[in-house]
Amino acid sequence: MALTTDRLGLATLRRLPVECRPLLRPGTVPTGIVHLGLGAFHRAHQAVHTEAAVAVAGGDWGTVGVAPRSTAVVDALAAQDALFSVTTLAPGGTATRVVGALAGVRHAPRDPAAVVRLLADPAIRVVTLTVTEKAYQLDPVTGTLCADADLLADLTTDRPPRTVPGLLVRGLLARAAADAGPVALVSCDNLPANGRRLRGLVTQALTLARVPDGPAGWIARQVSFPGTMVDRIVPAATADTLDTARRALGVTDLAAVAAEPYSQWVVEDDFPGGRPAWERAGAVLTDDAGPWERLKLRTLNGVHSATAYLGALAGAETVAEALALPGLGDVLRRLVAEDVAASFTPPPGVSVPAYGEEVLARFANPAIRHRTLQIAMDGSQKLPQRVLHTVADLRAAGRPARWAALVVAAWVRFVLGHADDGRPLPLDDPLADRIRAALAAAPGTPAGAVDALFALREVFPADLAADDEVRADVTGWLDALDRHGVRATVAGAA
Ligand code: CS2
Repeated sequence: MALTTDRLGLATLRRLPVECRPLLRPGTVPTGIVHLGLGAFHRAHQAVHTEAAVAVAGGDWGTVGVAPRSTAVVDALAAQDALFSVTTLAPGGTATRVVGALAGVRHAPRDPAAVVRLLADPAIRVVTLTVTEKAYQLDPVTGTLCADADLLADLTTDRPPRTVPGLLVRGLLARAAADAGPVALVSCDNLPANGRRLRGLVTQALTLARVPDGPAGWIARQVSFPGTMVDRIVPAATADTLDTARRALGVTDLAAVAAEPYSQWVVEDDFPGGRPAWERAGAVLTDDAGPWERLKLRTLNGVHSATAYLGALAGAETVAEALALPGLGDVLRRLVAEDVAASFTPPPGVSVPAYGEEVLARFANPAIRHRTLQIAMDGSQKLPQRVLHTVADLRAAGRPARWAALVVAAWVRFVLGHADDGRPLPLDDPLADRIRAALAAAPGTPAGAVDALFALREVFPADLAADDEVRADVTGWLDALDRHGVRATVAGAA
């Protein structure tokens, strides 16, 4: 355990090299934002943009960070006066800087009532979320709320809320009761139409909770749900991340994160209670984030998932290692150029293949060690918007979806649980039990596995599952992967 004098915090700020110091001093900016989800992505993305926006343009936009689950990050930040560092990993070298965006932190499981009070505080006018896809408890295909027992209890009893939707709904009801003014709820997760999905979540949850018209109407009038596209590669922090931060800062930072240099944020400008001047800090404010979000989910995240599943099967530990597999780059380029680019209309002036090249260059950054298994997790929640929307839109236009079918086949082989060399692969997915049960009941053939998984309606919509051409393409690729392994399959494919 480090001595407190050796730890990042207000008391040690003066010891930091000048170039590492925060743009804002925590405690000096009044709070206007609550953020749910204190994971690495928030710390390296919205926190950095918000700190820069307030440093340039001012405003009462300090952020209180709420951890819905993890204790470790909240304890680390609490011991550091909510300070943490971000190390930027460029291929040519690293740079570390402390970020002063957070005005404080809370742990929702320890004090849910405090979080509900915060959400009802008139000073809070923006609530941002990075809680990962599964925390929304929405069917990935339809966006229907699939409330588990915990969420149902949050919505129908008085017990302190334990789930993210439960916290939000209780907070909004308390806000309505206090008539505490308008607020924007901003999903910064990689969900399709994330603003609309979050609005749908809140509306469905209010119905389940049998909320009377009065407060429900207040929420409908006073709460906006701007959509966003968020983008920065931020792998989970490792011992190396902490070592690098310590070397740069001269003190220990147990909440350090490391990220690529690139960062993009596209936000729909619908903030009834105001917002930080994010456009002064690199964000794009727009009427419609949809085209940007489709571009990013289908290209970057689609190619990421493709690389993760194929790479993990071939024994590659990181994305950069996977990209070194002979032929994989060509396969991914054809996926982007032939399938992704033909599936939707990109934002004006954007070439999808050129964007894809940029993405591949970012993935190849040797300074980033992004584990394939990290990206591979929660596939049932990710596959629809990353890959299956591409397939569905191509098929609706009467086109084949050959390369996207390879990604689906790679996911099927991944969830079957063994790498090409026979080593077991972990299945970390909220639908893991359903997936395992479906596969256990199926004949042990590629067609059997595809049939079993295509029957999961939370992942494959009925019309896609009934498409014989898609099924044949996925089965054909799965058969090739089964017989020859990833290396031989991709080496000759493109
Ligand atoms: C990744 C994303 O873990 C994953 O599934 O694809 O976290 C990705 O790194 C970010 O969306 C990049 O913006």
